[in-house]
Amino acid sequence: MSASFAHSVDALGHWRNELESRVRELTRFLRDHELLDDPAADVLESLRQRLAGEKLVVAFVAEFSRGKSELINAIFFADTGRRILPATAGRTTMCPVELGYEADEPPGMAMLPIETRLQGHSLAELRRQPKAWKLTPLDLGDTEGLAQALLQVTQTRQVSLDTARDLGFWHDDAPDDNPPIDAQGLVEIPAWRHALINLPHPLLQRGLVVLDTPGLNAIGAEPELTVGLLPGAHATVFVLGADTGVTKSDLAIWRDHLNAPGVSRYVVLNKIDTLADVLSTPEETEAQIERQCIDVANTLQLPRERVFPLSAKQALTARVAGDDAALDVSRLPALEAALNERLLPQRQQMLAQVGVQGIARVEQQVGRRLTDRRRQLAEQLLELRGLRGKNSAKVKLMLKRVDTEAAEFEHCISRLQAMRVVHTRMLKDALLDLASDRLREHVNEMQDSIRSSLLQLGARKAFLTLCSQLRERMTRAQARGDEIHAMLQASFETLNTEYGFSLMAAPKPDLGRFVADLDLIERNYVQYLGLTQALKLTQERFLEQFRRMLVSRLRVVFESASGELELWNKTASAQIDTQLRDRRRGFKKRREALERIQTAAGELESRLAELETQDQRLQQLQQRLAELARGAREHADPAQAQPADPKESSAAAGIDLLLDLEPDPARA
Ligand SMILES: Nc1nc2c(ncn2[C@@H]2O[C@H](COP(=O)(O)OP(=O)(O)OP(=O)(O)O)[C@@H](O)[C@H]2O)c(=O)[nH]1
Ligand SMILES: [Mg+2]
Repeated sequence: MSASFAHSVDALGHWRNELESRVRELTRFLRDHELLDDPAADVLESLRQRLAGEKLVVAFVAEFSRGKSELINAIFFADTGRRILPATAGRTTMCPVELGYEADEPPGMAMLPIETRLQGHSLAELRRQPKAWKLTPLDLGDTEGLAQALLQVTQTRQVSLDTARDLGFWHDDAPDDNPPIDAQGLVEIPAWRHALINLPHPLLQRGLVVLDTPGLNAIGAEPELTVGLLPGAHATVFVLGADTGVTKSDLAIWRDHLNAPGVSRYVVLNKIDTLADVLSTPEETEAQIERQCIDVANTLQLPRERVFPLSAKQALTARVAGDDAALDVSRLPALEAALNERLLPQRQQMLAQVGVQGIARVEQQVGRRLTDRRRQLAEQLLELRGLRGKNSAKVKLMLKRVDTEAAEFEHCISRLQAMRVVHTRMLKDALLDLASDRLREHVNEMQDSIRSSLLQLGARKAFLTLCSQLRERMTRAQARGDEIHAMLQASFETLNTEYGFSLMAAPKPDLGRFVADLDLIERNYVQYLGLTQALKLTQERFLEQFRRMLVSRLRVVFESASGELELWNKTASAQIDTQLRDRRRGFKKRREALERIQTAAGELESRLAELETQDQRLQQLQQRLAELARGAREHADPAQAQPADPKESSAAAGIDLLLDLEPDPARA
């Protein structure tokens, strides 16, 4: 399996695991040294969860019997030595099959009965209700048992016309798509609505999610697949058969389900082995394959390089036999190379950016705190060194000075309270724009206007209006975030000069990512609101599904944006509390030291030595923090490994200088 897609997904997974363990190491270091405040812990934890829970969803979509399941077997499951997903002539996979791995669930297969469609709950809602599913335990070591259990995805049932209609498999207005009626007046429908397979397979453990879908009719009948699962995929593989060419129904699937520019699309011309025959030379067969690829590219309006001719069946056989030459003949490696080159680096880059930003944020915040503590120590050292050889009157004077300074410092409290009141109000306003009840109101408005529009022709318009309203909300929240940033920056500057704080507002909160998420949702869904699909919205059930799906997607975006904004603000306020505490502690310590010096003669030198040791320790912490953070950032993205804030390191250097300016005679 040289440089197979499987191997590259594995490599991406390793990279992520390594980054995650570095984040954990950094967290542990901070916690051990009592440097981990709540916001830093939140940033690191959400980063860690993101790295651990990151999924890469690849969906296989096509008309029935084009070889989707066979292709999945060849790419992902050849190492089991057999065919794992059922692949046979005629309709095979009857419901969407999602293969993935969640470590906190036992390995197994969960099947959702088709009747659940009648209750109107969306798939996303049902995922949170284990009781709705039928569970079969699975054992990855027992490949025979595994393949046997997976046969359930092929199960069907005979039902009356009315039931079929209720379940969405019979449409009086689209007779061509309806299933045949048997002698008893019954029709065959899938027994299951969805299959979730949880397997500790190495690739699935690394966050890959493979979505195998059933052929055309079932795609159309399951709105959730079209409005939920497919738009959520990071890549889709569209499979055609070299034996059939591009048929009318293939084209319909392409047009209705794969026309979204947001996802990476790969087109496979499968079953090229069927083109070889004893009467043609290999050159003739090759020319025939090439002609077909050009035809496919023209029909689908894609560059020729995006069409991958191959034989899934040959590839599976070759891999099971460990025959590399035969694998090359199957041409599967070319598709895998394309997935490797395009899909994986994109994912890695995105995660790297999130990682670098999160780590830099924490490093900056904690670094600042350490610098601040060292600055206070340096001041104390200066003060105490000045006492060498002085009499007790001088010490008394200094005690007084500490008391005055401490009392003056306490004046900042009323200032801080005033700022906090303004801050809380501003944040509340900003979060209001992102609240989910507002979101729901907007979506309900859209649903109402779709219902009332003639023949649903207004559906697209209502949806686009909704999207622009939501974008506006997001932009407004961003503007309010910017205002908060400006207010804090101005207040911090005053507090720093007047009260000796070293407060610093982190870079502005950035909600741009969420606007981009909204854009993507808009692009992915708008294709379902063209004329043919919009007709489906006349069915209340479809419209309701659409609404639920949309709300759950949008909620994720808005909740994440709101979380991000809140965390940003929490970070800003937390540094005030931390610095306030540190400063108060500093005054107290200074006072205690002076008192001790006043009573005992040797105290001064031992106190000086103590402070120096403390400073050395802080210096070591600074170094270790920089090392850990640099290591993690370098691993995430070697190009972005500079220190989080060059000003921080120069501030630290400034303290070293300050201490050195006053040479210590005891040390000399
Ligand atoms: N000759 C040949 N047959 C193939 C190839 N790939 C798949 N097949 C066969 O085509 C039939 C259909 O394959 P499946 O993988 O079940 O097709 P599918 O697209 O998953 O079909 P549904 O599950 O019904 O939607 C099976 O008999 C496969 O063995 C191939 O590359 N060459
Ligand atoms: Mg199949």
